[in-house]
Amino acid sequence: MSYEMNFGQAYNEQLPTLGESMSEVIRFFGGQHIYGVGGDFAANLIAALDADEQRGGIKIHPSSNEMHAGFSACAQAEIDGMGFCLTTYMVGSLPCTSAAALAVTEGLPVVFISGAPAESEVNQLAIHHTIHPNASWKTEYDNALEAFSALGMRVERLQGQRIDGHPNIAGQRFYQIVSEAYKNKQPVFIEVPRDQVFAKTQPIKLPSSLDNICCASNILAGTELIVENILTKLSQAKAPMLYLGDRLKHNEALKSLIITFAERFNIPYATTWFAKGLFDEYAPLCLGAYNGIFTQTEGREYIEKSADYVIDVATSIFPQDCNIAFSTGTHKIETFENKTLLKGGSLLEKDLVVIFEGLLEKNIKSFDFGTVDQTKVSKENTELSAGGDDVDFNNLAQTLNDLQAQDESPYVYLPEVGNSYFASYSLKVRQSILGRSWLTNPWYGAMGTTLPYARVVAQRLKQYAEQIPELKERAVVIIGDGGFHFQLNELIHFLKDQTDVTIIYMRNNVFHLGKSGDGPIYHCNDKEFDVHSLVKAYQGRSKTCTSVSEFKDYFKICKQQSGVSLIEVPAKPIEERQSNELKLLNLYIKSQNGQIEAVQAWKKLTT
Ligand SMILES: Cc1ncc(C[n+]2csc(CCOP(=O)(O)OP(=O)(O)O)c2C)c(N)n1
Repeated sequence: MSYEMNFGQAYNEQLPTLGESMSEVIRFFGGQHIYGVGGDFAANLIAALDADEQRGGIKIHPSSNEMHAGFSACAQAEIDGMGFCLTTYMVGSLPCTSAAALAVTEGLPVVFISGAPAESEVNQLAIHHTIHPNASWKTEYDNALEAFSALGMRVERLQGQRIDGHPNIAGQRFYQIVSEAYKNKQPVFIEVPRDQVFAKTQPIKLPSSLDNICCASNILAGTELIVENILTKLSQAKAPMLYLGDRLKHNEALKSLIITFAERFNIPYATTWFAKGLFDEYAPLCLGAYNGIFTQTEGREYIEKSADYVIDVATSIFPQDCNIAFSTGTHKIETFENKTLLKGGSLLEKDLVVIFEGLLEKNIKSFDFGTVDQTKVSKENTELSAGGDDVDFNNLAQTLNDLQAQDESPYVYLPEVGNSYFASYSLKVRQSILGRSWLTNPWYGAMGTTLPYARVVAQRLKQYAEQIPELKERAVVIIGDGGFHFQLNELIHFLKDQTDVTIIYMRNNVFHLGKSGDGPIYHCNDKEFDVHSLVKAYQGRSKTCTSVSEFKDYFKICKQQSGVSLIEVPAKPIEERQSNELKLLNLYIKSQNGQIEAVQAWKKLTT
């Protein structure tokens, strides 16, 4: 029995293929790009998506390998709101598990799409790319589904018509799983049997807009009482502040409601470390990213000495060590008494949206905040950064801050895990057109993500610059040599995409962060390695810069150059050349270990 006999000829004739339906759903969720690597099980999917590209739709970008495709999709989710990754069966999808774990942890809606054997192939014989020791007595097809499922993700293999004439619901299932990712800000994994891509599926009628996806309204009661409670506390406060967390990162509407609220009543705001880069740190009310003793901004003084009421919004429900000053007991907001916690438990933070909408309707006095002196850095910072004119981790952030202060065009910083990551917390960021000017995976902390992330940032900046020629924003990667060597095959895509990036290559010839011994495992580089020849192969330009002034001059030149520009900084893996954050962390660890001098120095800093 065909559909025709079941629902009639008119219905039958308007049926799309699954591939068409998937393209439509991907575009509905804002997916203009997919990062991936091909393979035989993905060939039909690629053909279907390529057809969409030819109609001016989705663009497929090849990555250097699947893990990088996954990481680029994560970056895409960070800046576009949704990420899409396409791979072949098992050999292609399994390398994405690290990116998927990152997406689970960082709360990123990434759709991992994998080709799969045809339904007609299953149960006939063992299929290549499956995990199949030669002593197996049965075939296994679901290992990738199980692997992603073990990460706590929603996984599904789409299925075709079970019986002739019965409805094929694959298109609808695809929509439902992708919308789960969108609503919950979590990745999903979908396998698509290759014989289903061109099979007809039931047509779907998409909602009029993303706002109209069902079940996304606030179901938490008591908003009015919460608003009243905040109003009472505000009326008793002299120096209130907002403390903003990273759950805001996908919610532009809520971000702008909060900023409107802050500006209307002159209430200053700080972010957690993990929410760094979401707001313009040059804005008069912005106190920067706060993390107890590790905070370098002038805003810290207001938070620790003046603030008498904190509205804590969208921060983590479970305390995370790095975000609460590594449990040093110096994070004043963590233990602040007069605080309202608005964690945001509803889908798409609708509960927070109604609270801020409610607050904006009320009559609140405007507070007398004055302004933070945005030019000063804290005393400890200056003291701890002192170390001569050589550029190194101890003064890198300050050097970049000097450059950014003089340059109206934002730098979009991409710090790699390692010393670069810690040093980057002292960067003061402008607001980028991308809505993010500091982008990494701060909690999961996977090394090897920065170039796949920077690729996406550079692509988007190029797209924007095509529409707004005066836009001069720049992707700036800060990376150790170990981290660079993890992923430098991704450089080919900057050449192919004709995009621009400045890479600050902090060369110390070791995996320094976390190094505990001198074993060969820490030696990630060779003294003879010539990074300039490598950059040249990618048609890029580079220079070794030793002094701060040389660095500043060349950084400005890089900004004018297209393609890959790299600044090699000879970094010394010694204590004096560490960033303030790491010096403090090391001091804390030593004092915890009972070293007398460290105990005294830590006491002096914290009392
Ligand atoms: C995928 C992954 N592997 C290992 C680590 C552990 N790790 C964190 S930092 C680091 C060393 C970084 O060395 P490098 O990139 O040279 O930068 P440096 O700290 O020397 O500046 C390592 C191995 C990690 N975070 N992620």
